[in-house]
Amino acid sequence: MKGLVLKSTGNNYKVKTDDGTLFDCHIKGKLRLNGIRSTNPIAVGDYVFFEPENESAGIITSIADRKNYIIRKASNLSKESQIIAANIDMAYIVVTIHSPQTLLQFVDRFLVTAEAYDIPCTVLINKYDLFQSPEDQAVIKEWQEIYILAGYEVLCISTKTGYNIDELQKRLVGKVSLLSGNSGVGKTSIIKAITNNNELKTSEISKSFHKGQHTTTFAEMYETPHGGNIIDTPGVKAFGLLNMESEEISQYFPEIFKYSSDCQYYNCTHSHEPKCNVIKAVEDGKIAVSRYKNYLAFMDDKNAKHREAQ
Ligand SMILES: Nc1nc2c(ncn2[C@@H]2O[C@H](COP(=O)(O)OP(=O)(O)OP(=O)(O)O)[C@@H](O)[C@H]2O)c(=O)[nH]1
Ligand SMILES: [Mg+2]
Ligand SMILES: [Zn+2]
Repeated sequence: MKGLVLKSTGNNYKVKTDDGTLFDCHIKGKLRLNGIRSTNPIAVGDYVFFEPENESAGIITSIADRKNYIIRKASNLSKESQIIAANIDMAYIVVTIHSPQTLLQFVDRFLVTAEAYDIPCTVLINKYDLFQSPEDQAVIKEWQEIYILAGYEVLCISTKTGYNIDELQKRLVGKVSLLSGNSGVGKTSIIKAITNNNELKTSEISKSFHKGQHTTTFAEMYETPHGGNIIDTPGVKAFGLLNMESEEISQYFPEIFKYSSDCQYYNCTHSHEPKCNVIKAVEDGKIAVSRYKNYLAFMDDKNAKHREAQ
């Protein structure tokens, strides 16, 4: 039998067949996967083949080919990597300017990762109801400008007031969408607002640290009312950049890549070279300074790692 993995807890997989029957599956022995070293061989969004043991349990025998997947390394240096989800059409990076504060470097690390896997991304600014002061509005405007300039859609929403939840609903139709972001930004609350599933657990961010409490512990896929699937994931602190060469990094900043074709040197790193068209675009305001700085920071990280390895 074939089914879709809705949830994976490491040993157990909640699998749904085409007719909607749920099976509690596990893996027997070792499942070999070509070339991926990860702590979890099967992820949410995978299609698997399994042998039923009874009407509600089964043993997974193999995984269907993946259209794509997205892997997270906990840090740049960590060897362990984890498949967050497979077969994704669209990723949403959920951010908040405070309560809790999302750092743009975190956003850019996520976007670079999604670009590396060729997964389109939208930036979702949640808790819009909290950001009405002139100071907060100025930050929202700045963030919108940064990411729109880079080619991403930016959508402000609020699960509290329902602001733009209908706009988000529209984008989810017919797709498998993934929500990612720091703990406490409201990923599960968004899924609650979209699916009207009131059993989902959310919790307030801590009063003393203004950070989320890591309420969601496993990724899980839910059906959306108008035909689509949405994946909730546990909040993450950081995204390590994947094993990419420093030259690759510029490809995953779409706007940097776009301007780089007119640099004088074919191997321009866009950091110090004369007649660098990327530096010119930054000066002309066509590439956001914060994106460019993060690009340089990621390149530095990589170079430091290379030196360490030698
Ligand atoms: N004011 C306001 N609060 C919100 C909004 N959306 C979510 N929250 C609150 O933010 C807190 C965290 O929400 P969760 O949905 O648990 O956050 P999460 O991203 O799933 O967190 P983890 O599961 O830990 O990764 C809860 O107290 C929510 O009620 C919003 O639009 N406005
Ligand atoms: Mg959650
Ligand atoms: Zn250049």
